[in-house]
Amino acid sequence: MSTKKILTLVFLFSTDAAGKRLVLLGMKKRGFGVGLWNGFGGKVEPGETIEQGARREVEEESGVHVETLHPAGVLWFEFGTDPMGLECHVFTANAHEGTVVETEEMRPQWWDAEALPFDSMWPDDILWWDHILKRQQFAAAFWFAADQKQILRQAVNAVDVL
Ligand code: 6OG
Repeated sequence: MSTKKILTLVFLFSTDAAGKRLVLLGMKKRGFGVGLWNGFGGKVEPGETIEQGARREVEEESGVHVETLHPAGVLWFEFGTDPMGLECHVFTANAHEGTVVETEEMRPQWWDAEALPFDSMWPDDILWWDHILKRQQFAAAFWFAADQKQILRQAVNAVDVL
Protein backbone atom coordinates (compact mmCIF):
# COMPACT_ATOMS: atom_id res chain seq x y z
CA MET A 1 0.00 0.00 0.00
CA SER A 2 1.69 3.16 -1.15
CA THR A 3 -0.89 5.91 -0.68
CA LYS A 4 -4.03 6.61 1.26
CA LYS A 5 -6.94 9.01 1.30
CA ILE A 6 -8.44 10.26 4.57
CA LEU A 7 -12.24 10.29 4.53
CA THR A 8 -15.00 11.06 7.02
CA LEU A 9 -18.40 9.49 7.58
CA VAL A 10 -20.95 11.05 9.96
CA PHE A 11 -24.16 9.53 11.29
CA LEU A 12 -26.64 12.05 12.67
CA PHE A 13 -29.00 10.71 15.36
CA SER A 14 -32.35 11.94 16.58
CA THR A 15 -35.32 10.45 18.42
CA ASP A 16 -38.96 10.25 17.36
CA ALA A 17 -41.99 11.02 19.54
CA ALA A 18 -41.93 7.48 20.95
CA GLY A 19 -38.25 7.73 21.90
CA LYS A 20 -37.06 5.44 19.10
CA ARG A 21 -33.54 6.24 17.82
CA LEU A 22 -33.49 7.57 14.28
CA VAL A 23 -30.49 8.03 12.03
CA LEU A 24 -30.17 10.27 8.98
CA LEU A 25 -28.89 8.58 5.85
CA GLY A 26 -28.43 10.12 2.42
CA MET A 27 -29.02 8.40 -0.91
CA LYS A 28 -25.81 9.17 -2.81
CA LYS A 29 -26.84 10.77 -6.11
CA ARG A 30 -23.44 10.89 -7.81
CA GLY A 31 -19.80 9.79 -7.54
CA PHE A 32 -18.34 7.07 -5.35
CA GLY A 33 -21.08 4.89 -3.82
CA VAL A 34 -23.84 6.27 -6.09
CA GLY A 35 -27.18 4.53 -5.50
CA LEU A 36 -26.33 3.57 -1.91
CA TRP A 37 -27.64 4.93 1.41
CA ASN A 38 -24.82 6.16 3.62
CA GLY A 39 -23.85 8.63 6.30
CA PHE A 40 -22.47 12.05 5.26
CA GLY A 41 -18.82 12.68 4.60
CA GLY A 42 -16.01 12.85 2.10
CA LYS A 43 -12.36 13.68 1.67
CA VAL A 44 -10.50 15.70 4.29
CA GLU A 45 -8.86 18.67 2.55
CA PRO A 46 -5.34 19.99 3.11
CA GLY A 47 -5.23 22.39 6.05
CA GLU A 48 -8.31 21.10 7.84
CA THR A 49 -8.52 18.65 10.73
CA ILE A 50 -10.47 15.44 10.30
CA GLU A 51 -13.31 16.85 12.45
CA GLN A 52 -13.39 20.10 10.46
CA GLY A 53 -13.60 18.05 7.28
CA ALA A 54 -16.43 16.00 8.74
CA ARG A 55 -18.41 19.13 9.75
CA ARG A 56 -17.87 20.73 6.34
CA GLU A 57 -19.08 17.66 4.48
CA VAL A 58 -22.20 17.33 6.67
CA GLU A 59 -23.03 20.97 5.92
CA GLU A 60 -22.37 20.63 2.19
CA GLU A 61 -24.32 17.40 1.81
CA SER A 62 -27.27 17.87 4.22
CA GLY A 63 -27.47 21.60 4.97
CA VAL A 64 -27.16 21.24 8.76
CA HIS A 65 -24.43 22.20 11.22
CA VAL A 66 -23.14 19.70 13.78
CA GLU A 67 -21.04 21.06 16.62
CA THR A 68 -20.18 17.98 18.68
CA LEU A 69 -18.88 14.91 16.89
CA HIS A 70 -18.23 11.68 18.77
CA PRO A 71 -15.45 9.47 17.34
CA ALA A 72 -17.10 6.10 16.68
CA GLY A 73 -14.71 4.09 14.57
CA VAL A 74 -11.99 3.93 11.95
CA LEU A 75 -12.47 1.92 8.75
CA TRP A 76 -9.73 0.86 6.36
CA PHE A 77 -10.63 -0.11 2.78
CA GLU A 78 -8.62 -1.60 -0.06
CA PHE A 79 -10.03 -2.52 -3.48
CA GLY A 80 -8.49 -5.23 -5.64
CA THR A 81 -4.90 -4.34 -6.51
CA ASP A 82 -5.50 -0.58 -6.26
CA PRO A 83 -2.52 0.88 -4.33
CA MET A 84 -4.79 3.58 -2.86
CA GLY A 85 -6.21 2.71 0.56
CA LEU A 86 -9.06 4.61 2.18
CA GLU A 87 -8.92 5.52 5.89
CA CYS A 88 -12.42 6.50 6.86
CA HIS A 89 -13.11 8.17 10.22
CA VAL A 90 -16.63 7.50 11.48
CA PHE A 91 -18.42 9.89 13.85
CA THR A 92 -21.82 10.15 15.42
CA ALA A 93 -23.66 13.35 16.32
CA ASN A 94 -26.71 13.63 18.57
CA ALA A 95 -27.64 17.22 17.81
CA HIS A 96 -27.69 19.47 14.78
CA GLU A 97 -28.64 23.04 13.89
CA GLY A 98 -30.69 23.96 10.86
CA THR A 99 -33.01 22.09 8.54
CA VAL A 100 -32.04 18.98 6.62
CA VAL A 101 -32.28 19.63 2.86
CA GLU A 102 -31.74 17.57 -0.28
CA THR A 103 -28.53 18.56 -2.04
CA GLU A 104 -26.93 17.77 -5.41
CA GLU A 105 -25.01 14.97 -3.72
CA MET A 106 -27.52 13.42 -1.30
CA ARG A 107 -31.26 12.74 -0.83
CA PRO A 108 -31.67 12.58 2.96
CA GLN A 109 -34.10 10.40 4.89
CA TRP A 110 -34.48 9.49 8.58
CA TRP A 111 -34.41 5.75 9.35
CA ASP A 112 -35.11 3.61 12.40
CA ALA A 113 -31.53 3.07 13.59
CA GLU A 114 -32.34 -0.58 14.28
CA ALA A 115 -33.75 -1.24 10.79
CA LEU A 116 -31.36 0.22 8.23
CA PRO A 117 -31.63 -0.59 4.48
CA PHE A 118 -28.48 -2.72 4.48
CA ASP A 119 -29.34 -4.23 1.06
CA SER A 120 -28.81 -0.76 -0.42
CA MET A 121 -25.73 0.19 1.62
CA TRP A 122 -22.02 -0.58 1.34
CA PRO A 123 -21.68 -4.28 2.29
CA ASP A 124 -19.30 -3.54 5.17
CA ASP A 125 -21.87 -1.45 7.06
CA ILE A 126 -23.90 -4.38 8.40
CA LEU A 127 -20.66 -5.79 9.88
CA TRP A 128 -19.99 -2.82 12.19
CA TRP A 129 -23.34 -1.03 12.66
CA ASP A 130 -24.08 -2.88 15.93
CA HIS A 131 -20.99 -1.27 17.45
CA ILE A 132 -22.50 2.14 16.69
CA LEU A 133 -25.82 1.18 18.28
CA LYS A 134 -24.02 -0.09 21.39
CA ARG A 135 -21.75 3.01 21.50
CA GLN A 136 -18.74 0.70 21.28
CA GLN A 137 -15.81 2.22 19.40
CA PHE A 138 -14.33 0.01 16.68
CA ALA A 139 -11.51 -0.37 14.19
CA ALA A 140 -12.16 -2.41 11.07
CA ALA A 141 -10.50 -3.27 7.77
CA PHE A 142 -12.09 -4.58 4.59
CA TRP A 143 -10.38 -5.91 1.51
CA PHE A 144 -12.82 -5.63 -1.39
CA ALA A 145 -12.59 -7.30 -4.79
CA ALA A 146 -11.88 -4.89 -7.65
CA ASP A 147 -15.64 -4.75 -8.36
CA GLN A 148 -16.10 -2.82 -5.05
CA LYS A 149 -18.96 -5.20 -4.17
CA GLN A 150 -17.52 -8.39 -2.71
CA ILE A 151 -15.61 -8.38 0.59
CA LEU A 152 -12.74 -10.88 0.34
CA ARG A 153 -11.31 -10.43 3.83
CA GLN A 154 -12.32 -8.48 6.88
CA ALA A 155 -11.39 -7.68 10.46
CA VAL A 156 -13.68 -5.85 12.89
CA ASN A 157 -12.52 -5.16 16.43
CA ALA A 158 -13.86 -3.22 19.38
CA VAL A 159 -11.31 -0.71 20.70
CA ASP A 160 -11.13 1.27 23.93
CA VAL A 161 -10.12 4.78 22.87
CA LEU A 162 -9.90 6.33 19.43
P1 6OG B 1 -16.98 11.35 -1.51
O1 6OG B 1 -16.59 10.56 -2.69
O2 6OG B 1 -18.46 11.59 -1.42
O3 6OG B 1 -16.64 10.46 -0.23
N1 6OG B 1 -17.26 5.54 2.00
C1 6OG B 1 -17.80 4.43 2.54
N2 6OG B 1 -18.76 4.30 3.43
C2 6OG B 1 -19.09 3.05 3.80
N3 6OG B 1 -20.09 2.90 4.70
N4 6OG B 1 -18.50 1.94 3.31
C3 6OG B 1 -17.52 2.05 2.39
O4 6OG B 1 -17.01 0.89 1.95
C4 6OG B 1 -17.11 3.34 1.97
N5 6OG B 1 -16.17 3.83 1.11
C5 6OG B 1 -16.29 5.18 1.15
C6 6OG B 1 -16.70 7.82 2.86
C7 6OG B 1 -17.05 9.11 -0.12
C8 6OG B 1 -17.92 8.88 1.09
O5 6OG B 1 -18.21 7.47 1.12
C9 6OG B 1 -17.74 6.89 2.33
C10 6OG B 1 -17.25 9.17 2.42
O6 6OG B 1 -18.22 9.61 3.37
C11 6OG B 1 -16.08 0.80 0.95
O7 6OG B 1 -16.18 12.59 -1.30
